[in-house]
Amino acid sequence: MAKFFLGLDSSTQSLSAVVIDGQSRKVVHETSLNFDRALPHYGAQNGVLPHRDPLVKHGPPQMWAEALDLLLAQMKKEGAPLGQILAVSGSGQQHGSVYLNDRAPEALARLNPQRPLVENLRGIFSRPTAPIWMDSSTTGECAEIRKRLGGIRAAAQKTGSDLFERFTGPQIRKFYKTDPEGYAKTASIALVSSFMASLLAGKIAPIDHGDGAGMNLMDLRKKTWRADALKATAPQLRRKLPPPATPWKIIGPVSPYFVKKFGLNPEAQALVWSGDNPCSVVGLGLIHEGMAAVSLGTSDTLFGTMKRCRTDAHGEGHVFVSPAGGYMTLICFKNGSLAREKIRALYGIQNWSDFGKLVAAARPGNDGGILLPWFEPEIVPRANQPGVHRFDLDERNAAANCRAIFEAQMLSMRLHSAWMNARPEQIYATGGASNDTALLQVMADVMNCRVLRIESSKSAALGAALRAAHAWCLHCGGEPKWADVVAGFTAPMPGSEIRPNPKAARIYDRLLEKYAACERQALKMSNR
Ligand code: XUL
Repeated sequence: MAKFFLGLDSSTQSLSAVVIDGQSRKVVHETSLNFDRALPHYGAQNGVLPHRDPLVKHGPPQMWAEALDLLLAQMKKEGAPLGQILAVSGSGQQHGSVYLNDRAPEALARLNPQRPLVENLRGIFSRPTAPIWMDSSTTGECAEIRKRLGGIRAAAQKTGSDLFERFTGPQIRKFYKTDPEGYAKTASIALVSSFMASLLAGKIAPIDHGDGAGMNLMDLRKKTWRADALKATAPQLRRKLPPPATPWKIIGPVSPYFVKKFGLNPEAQALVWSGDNPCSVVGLGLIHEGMAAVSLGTSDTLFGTMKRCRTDAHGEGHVFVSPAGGYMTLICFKNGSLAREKIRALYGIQNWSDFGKLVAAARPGNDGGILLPWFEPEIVPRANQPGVHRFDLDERNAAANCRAIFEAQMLSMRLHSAWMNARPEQIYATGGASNDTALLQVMADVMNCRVLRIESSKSAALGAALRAAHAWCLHCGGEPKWADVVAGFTAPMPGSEIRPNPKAARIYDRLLEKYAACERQALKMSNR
């Protein structure tokens, strides 16, 4: 008999759904709704409300709620098996926060299916809009909280990350400082994930450990709110936060609103939601220590898993709780495809296939030539000023420069993930540039492990559906193993495996030291 689970993903620009059948181990339904196109009356652009200050990036929580109504209506129309869903969970864009007043619990408990969801929520918000992860307007608040927590290393050690502008703690502090009345009227603060979970469950939902770790408020090891972080952020904060919960916590059956309106199974269990990155870790099948994924997008992002909790003393990498047990890291390198495109344009290379041929034409290690491609200020390592630095590298040699940029990006990834002490056994590569085998060969050689390509466009919603399946099995008294939960859903592309070349790997082992020295020298120039 089929066993259906629903995973939703409330991302910056869209709400998506994936329904899986845990029995046949197949995705049986997928659908998505773009906020700008489906809900133009909110005036959002790419999911973000326009603001005169370019550092301020907010979204409308009402839009996310209205999208849930529309998406479920769409799924019903498309014939998704809503009446047979056993459990539902979700994934939300991380760090964003929604501010509710004391009318919220009552409104959530009495959602009236005769009226749209947003109308049911009228009057429950104590802050009209929600700051999201793209906001970078809280540098002052970050500095204040960081100081109270004892500096970068201490903040990362305590909460999993140094203070970052988009993280929820600094955002809450800014709200408290700029609108103390609004803050005082706030009875409950939710993340995007827990707000959406609250709608489905018809009650204020807990914040799960995975997304909770993106707030600079949670003790990463004890998984409770930290008194010192709460105090450094805003008064009375503990009262306004729901308790942190395990990522497999079942809140209760879904609200009757969704049963009556869309025919959702009345016995479907509503789970806590998590952040999109923690959900993607499950959706990509990164369930054991030593499993990692690299997304080669505008920025390059490394996701890795760790059994034991370790944090980055330099505060560059983030550590979250993995919904599959243990911990996960996320390290974001800003100059990814952005920088590769600049080099391509600089040398007038027609397409990526020609770029790949040039990479393959130059020798591994480039005879010691190094190129640091910080076309934009870099996040990892922290380089405040842009700068493109060449060491022992002839600027006129196109092949050497194409190879050098990707070698530097991979050497940087290896160097700046060393603190995890969990060298990957294999890496899943995703994102636009992962189509290029020449690039993936460099990745395999520098990281000295196998590289396999994987499809990731729906990994967050799929991860949420898999979390629902896992929690439902636990709820029924089973002892689900993550390897069994993800089996069949997270397979890499057949025939995509690339193995490291031992000779090239030895060259990169030696080059790493030189790369680190070049980086130190370039940082002196960039951070002057
Ligand atoms: C992670 C982060 C982004 C958002 C995107 O720290 O800010 O990846 O989660 O939705």
